[in-house]
Amino acid sequence: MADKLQEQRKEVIENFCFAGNYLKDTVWGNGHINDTYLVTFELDGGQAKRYILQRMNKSIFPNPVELMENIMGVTSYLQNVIRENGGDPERETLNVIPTKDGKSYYIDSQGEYWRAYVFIEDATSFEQVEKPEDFYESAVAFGKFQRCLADYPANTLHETIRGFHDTKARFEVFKKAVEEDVCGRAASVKPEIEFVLARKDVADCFGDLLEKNELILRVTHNDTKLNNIMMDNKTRKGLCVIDLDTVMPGLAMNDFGDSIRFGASTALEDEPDLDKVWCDMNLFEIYTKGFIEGCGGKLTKREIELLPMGAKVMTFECGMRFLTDYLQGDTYFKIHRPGQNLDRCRTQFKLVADMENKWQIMQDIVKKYNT
Ligand code: ADP
Ligand code: GN1
Ligand code: MG
Repeated sequence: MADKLQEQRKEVIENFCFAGNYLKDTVWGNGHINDTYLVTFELDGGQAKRYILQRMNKSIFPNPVELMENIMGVTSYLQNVIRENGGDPERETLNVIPTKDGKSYYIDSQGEYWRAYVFIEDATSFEQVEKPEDFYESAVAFGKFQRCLADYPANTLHETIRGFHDTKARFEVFKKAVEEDVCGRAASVKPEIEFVLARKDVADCFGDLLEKNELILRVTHNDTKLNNIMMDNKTRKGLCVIDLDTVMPGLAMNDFGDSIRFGASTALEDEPDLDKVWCDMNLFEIYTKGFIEGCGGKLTKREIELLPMGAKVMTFECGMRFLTDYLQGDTYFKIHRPGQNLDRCRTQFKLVADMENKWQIMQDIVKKYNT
């Protein structure tokens, strides 16, 4: 099996325009969706040149060709913006390596879709906040990402996952998963199911406001967790926003909120000991400040007012998605041990409950920056 996979990667690697001589490839990163590898080559002078190679998850992204069209569009647009601002387009956004026949993806003999990027050297993606300043810098960078794409032609973007942050629709999918209970797990997670069912208002909130035309759709990232940003090892600033698979029209509050649910948590996403998990208000404030600054005056007063709601909705939605996946037999998010999706769900619900207790504090913090 391992040999077969290695054979498959060999075939794939041979078909991309990588420079130098192949040295090795290893499994890389902690993403829940794609299969990511670090591939190392040796250049003529003897120095190493590294690339990221990814097998795209076809069952989650049903149209990898459209997905790569989005990524080519967004990265080439960002490269121009970065160049105009005197930045380094090789490091500050993803750079797709073409295949030998000039495409942005390769379909292997098994029908799997692959893509490759320049590996961003001297930078780190964190699983947890190490220093509050890092979280601030990540906020500035995610805000700036949205600002840089403010004039991107949103109508050219494909919807890579239909209804990705349609929390209202996801609530219905969840109820169906409970009813079907294909793995017979529902009886053992009654409190978690009740937790979701008691919060239909949270699930409906943004959908209702969108239906009333009260919210602005912007080009957003939609998966703004801390490990989807590379921090420069030298400057400790947010260098490059990665994982662009879900760049689509969306809500600014959701980009804010997804960062909070992951980065302002005091524990890892799958921490089994819930006593260690809460939403740190200092980190919440730091991120609020950085994100609003990064967006550079583009957010409306209403959007800023709704940032705490974004944090609650994204955390609730993510917990509900983990629980749905647990009920359906762990087919969506990669797991490395049994019960991991349930642990992930529980941390999210602990965070939601904590936010509910700290709701006034969150409102007061955001008000301070809503000038
Ligand atoms: P997934 O969709 O599975 O989360 P990502 O695109 O986020 O996949 O990649 C997984 C991890 O690989 C990232 O968290 C990051 O650590 C690393 N990574 C991805 N792209 C690059 C890159 N161009 N340079 C350096 N590291 C990268
Ligand atoms: C997935 O791809 P990754 O690991 O950065 C997921 C996000 C979830 C996140 C939870 C395409 O993100 O929506 O919030 O896991 N991405 C997709 O950690 O479903
Ligand atoms: Mg990722």
